[in-house]
Amino acid sequence: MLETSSPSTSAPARSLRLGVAGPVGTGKSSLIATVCRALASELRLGVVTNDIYTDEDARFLRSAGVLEPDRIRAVETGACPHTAIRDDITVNLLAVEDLERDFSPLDVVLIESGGDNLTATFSPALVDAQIFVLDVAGGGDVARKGGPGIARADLLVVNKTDLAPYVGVDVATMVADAEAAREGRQVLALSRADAASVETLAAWVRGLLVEHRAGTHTPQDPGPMAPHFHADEEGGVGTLHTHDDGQHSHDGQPAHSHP
Ligand SMILES: Nc1nc2c(ncn2[C@@H]2O[C@H](COP(=O)(O)OP(=O)(O)O)[C@@H](O)[C@H]2O)c(=O)[nH]1
Ligand SMILES: [Mg+2]
Repeated sequence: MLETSSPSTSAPARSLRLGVAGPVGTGKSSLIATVCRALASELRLGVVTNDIYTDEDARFLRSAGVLEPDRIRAVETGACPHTAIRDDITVNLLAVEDLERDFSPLDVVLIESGGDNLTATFSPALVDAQIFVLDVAGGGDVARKGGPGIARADLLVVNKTDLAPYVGVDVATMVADAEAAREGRQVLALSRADAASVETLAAWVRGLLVEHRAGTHTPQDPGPMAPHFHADEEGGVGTLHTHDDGQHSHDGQPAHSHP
């Protein structure tokens, strides 16, 4: 039999770090609030949000009253938010480690991406697992468009299913399309107004935490974001970036859209 070290003598395992990515407005902050509401009484939680120049998401989550305010930290990325979750993750790692130290031990830290891009994914060096969030209002065919997060995130959420009748989307078809794009990886149809779907999400997080603690969960890299051109990246330190409604402009360069 394998020997296992006693929990009382080994260092406390670090928290499960769970990323939440997806386009703006699909409900990432709301999903994090929902998870906190469902699990805060049984698990020790922390949250890190990523915004370009503001702490809007952190303030929303604090005002939701689901966690004590200091357990919710904002990273202001000040550049492409996808860079801060994928290529240059230092500020995020520091924020997570600060939380883990200040509230030791934590069970789960949720990290919300800045999310201006359909194809942004987290580095497996920052998160142990990631949820990618789409919503029915983004259109039933968005899941078919694929991309690394849609195809290979640990969980794909099709959010706001309560809105489906109003936007002419058939949830079962959208979920089936997503499952096809993911080659069978898990897809969850979610609405914060549907208690059963919220419980399924909470159970998924619990199950992941059990695997994380047992050492049986292996972080997967969904792969890099889709080709993404920045005119200034070659020379590029300190170039001005602005992000506005998915438009992306650089100092002296015309705005361009993310795919
Ligand atoms: N009808 C409905 N609206 C939702 C749901 N989840 C989030 N929203 C709304 O969608 C909008 C964007 O949500 P938010 O969490 O800020 O999205 P984020 O930009 O991805 O963080 C807000 O107006 C939310 O109230 C849901 O399950 N059903
Ligand atoms: Mg948000």
